[in-house]
Amino acid sequence: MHFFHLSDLHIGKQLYGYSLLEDQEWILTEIYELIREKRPDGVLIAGDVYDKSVPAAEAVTVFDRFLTKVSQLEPKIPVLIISGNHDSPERLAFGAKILSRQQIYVAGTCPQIPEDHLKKVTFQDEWGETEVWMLPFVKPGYVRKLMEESKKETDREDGAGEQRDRDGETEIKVKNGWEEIRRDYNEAVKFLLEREQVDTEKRNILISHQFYTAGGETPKTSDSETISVGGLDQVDISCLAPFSYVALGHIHRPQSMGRESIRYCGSMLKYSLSEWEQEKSVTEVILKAPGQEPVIQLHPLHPLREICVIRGRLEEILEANKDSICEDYVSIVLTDEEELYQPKEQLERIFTHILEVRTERNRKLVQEWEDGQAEDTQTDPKLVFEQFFSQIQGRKLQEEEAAVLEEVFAKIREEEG
Ligand SMILES: [Mn+2]
Repeated sequence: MHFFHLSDLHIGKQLYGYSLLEDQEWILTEIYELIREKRPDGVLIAGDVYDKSVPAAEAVTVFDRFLTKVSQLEPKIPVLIISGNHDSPERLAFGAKILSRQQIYVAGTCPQIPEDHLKKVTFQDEWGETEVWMLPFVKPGYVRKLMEESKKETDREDGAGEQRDRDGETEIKVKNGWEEIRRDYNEAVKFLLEREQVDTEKRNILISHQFYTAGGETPKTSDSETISVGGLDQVDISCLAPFSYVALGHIHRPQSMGRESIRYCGSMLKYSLSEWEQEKSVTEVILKAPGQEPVIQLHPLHPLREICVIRGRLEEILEANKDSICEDYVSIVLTDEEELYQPKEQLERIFTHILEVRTERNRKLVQEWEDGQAEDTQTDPKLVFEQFFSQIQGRKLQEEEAAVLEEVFAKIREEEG
């Protein structure tokens, strides 16, 4: 089984007010070209297809174009998609039955009734079957009813209802506040996986979109994920044991959790400044004979515009970039000590996509300046202007300028009588 693992497309996302649609279409084209070249047996998309649960029409069009192109490849390459926390489970699953005839499989909602099970797609190769299980993003609330029903069912079957109720009582006492919810996420995922008959004689792959931890070790996050405060959404990887490879989404930095074959492939683009030094990629996985470790290869992606942080003095930055227009998304950190005249306007002539302009001054100098200011209040207006001028221009008034200033002040004094 040879497949591509993608996640966190976040189509429709904006960055500091800039629409990223053009960048997303660009990168999806690069991904499509890779699919066309490498011809994997399947493409797995581990959630957060869209950035919003009600995506903009343009965002839907961009994803539609990508899917249509992939589905036109011959021989067909199945695409398996689960919902992430940013997607609407129901909206994502629209037309899923019809799409499955084109080998586009979408798992939007979690099982609701005892007869419902996780979607599963079976692949065949020289080493036998590989089953790919699709677990949509789970919140404890999505499966609470099903969990209660199944508990009642087991109680009836083994006639141990009374005993269980007594045990349940102590359990309820332990379950309070944060601890209860934390356990609920873990238990909801565990519950959904354990009720499936996973045949570990075969190779099994899971697609999932949760915040997985490995014995308390948490993944390295960025600023663009929506993670619940206090780690309430944590799920321990111990429930992932039956799977030869776990294709994860949710965390935007590519990394493995616990073992190499439990992987976050990361987002397809940098979605926050905190990611500017990360390299985004497509994860290609080859699973050979059962029991063998997967072979994982990362293909770096080449965005239309980079995200970068530029630090330095205004003059240096303008000088270094004066020969061309820069379309990258930039955060500019100015280290000039003196006040600058309209720095953003000057930078905008060269940089077309400025995310922010910050100044980072030497705190000691700023303090000295502020202290000096306090003493100088209520002084001679000419002195105040001279100070203002030298802060803005970085030099003292020249003799000629001082003379002009003197003239102006004289005129004002005259008019004021
Ligand atoms: Mn995400």
